[in-house]
Amino acid sequence: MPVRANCHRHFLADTMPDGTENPLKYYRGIAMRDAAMTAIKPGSRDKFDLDSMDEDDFLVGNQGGIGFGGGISGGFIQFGNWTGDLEQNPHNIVHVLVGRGGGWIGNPITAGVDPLFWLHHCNVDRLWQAWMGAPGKHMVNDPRWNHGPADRAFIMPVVGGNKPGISFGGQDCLAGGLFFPQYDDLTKGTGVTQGVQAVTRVSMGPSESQTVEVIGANAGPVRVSAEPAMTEVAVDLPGANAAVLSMGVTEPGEEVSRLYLALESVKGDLASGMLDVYLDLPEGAKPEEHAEKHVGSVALFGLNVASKPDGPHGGNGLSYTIDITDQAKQFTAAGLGKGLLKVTLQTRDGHSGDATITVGRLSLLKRTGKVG
Ligand SMILES: [Cu+2]
Repeated sequence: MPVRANCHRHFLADTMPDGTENPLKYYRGIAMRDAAMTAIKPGSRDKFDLDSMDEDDFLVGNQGGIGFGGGISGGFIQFGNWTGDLEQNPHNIVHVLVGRGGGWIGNPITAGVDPLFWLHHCNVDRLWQAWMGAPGKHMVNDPRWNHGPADRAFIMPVVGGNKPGISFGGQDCLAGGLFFPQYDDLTKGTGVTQGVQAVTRVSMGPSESQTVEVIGANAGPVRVSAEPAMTEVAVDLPGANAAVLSMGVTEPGEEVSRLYLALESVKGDLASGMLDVYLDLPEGAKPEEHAEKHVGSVALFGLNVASKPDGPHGGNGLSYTIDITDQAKQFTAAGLGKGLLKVTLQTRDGHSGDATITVGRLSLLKRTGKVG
């Protein structure tokens, strides 16, 4: 899905209309900036779309890994372990695609220096608002973020630089708050229509009555460097088979499931990059030659920040879930039937041979609800 930026000339012009230097040209990331400003070109394995808007629940269960939002933190910590659907795609993937090759926006430490960062984040905020305003979506109104951050204040500078600026919290950015933006339109390009319930997915019922169970895990950490790494997830067969049986259910009141592969505590020094995930690759096969076995990729934006031992989360790394419900049926015969799910991980472009990524654990999650 190429996204065209019709304001691109404002970012590419050398000078302002009055002849002064154009501050919006202040970025790093070259040729690809030119390319990105006409169209972001995702590769065949890059998931870049608005599928996250189909998710109905902000958070399901206590585990934190499943849902639109990605867990609750009162500390407003960037990269605080679980990655929400929206954060992963389109948020992280845009950072990675536009910032490829050392661009500022590709590294969370420098991203805010790039003028394009602000457009990107305004758009993510707009997607949030569009999602919250669409019928059938279950937002969690938790005091930890409505009144957060808990340990410090956010400050909005005032024009002219007069201190101390304006302190604000999460609630000030929501409807009725001081910094709530007015949107002309929340339908165009958001994947949801205000006032109209999306029916792209079967409703799994209220978030609080859905459950998330771990029905499989591998033996321990996996290291991925230039070569792909394979690991086996031992699966609880009764749980997995029950999940497969109830995956396509649409009858109201019946049990319905989705399956997710979780990559927990992913750590490394990279600021960005992609990790491709394949299931059930034949022995010795080259992953890139088996597109049909590719089940997803995770954008590792922020890996460096999340892996720092002296960071706010003690270097817990990042965790992701990949919804494999749609692919599950085709690999059940080959993989789940034996109770072992073979997972192959491969790093991609721009990855130097020495850098190593560690995945702390791979697990299989079963989300269950009742058709609402
Ligand atoms: Cu960002």
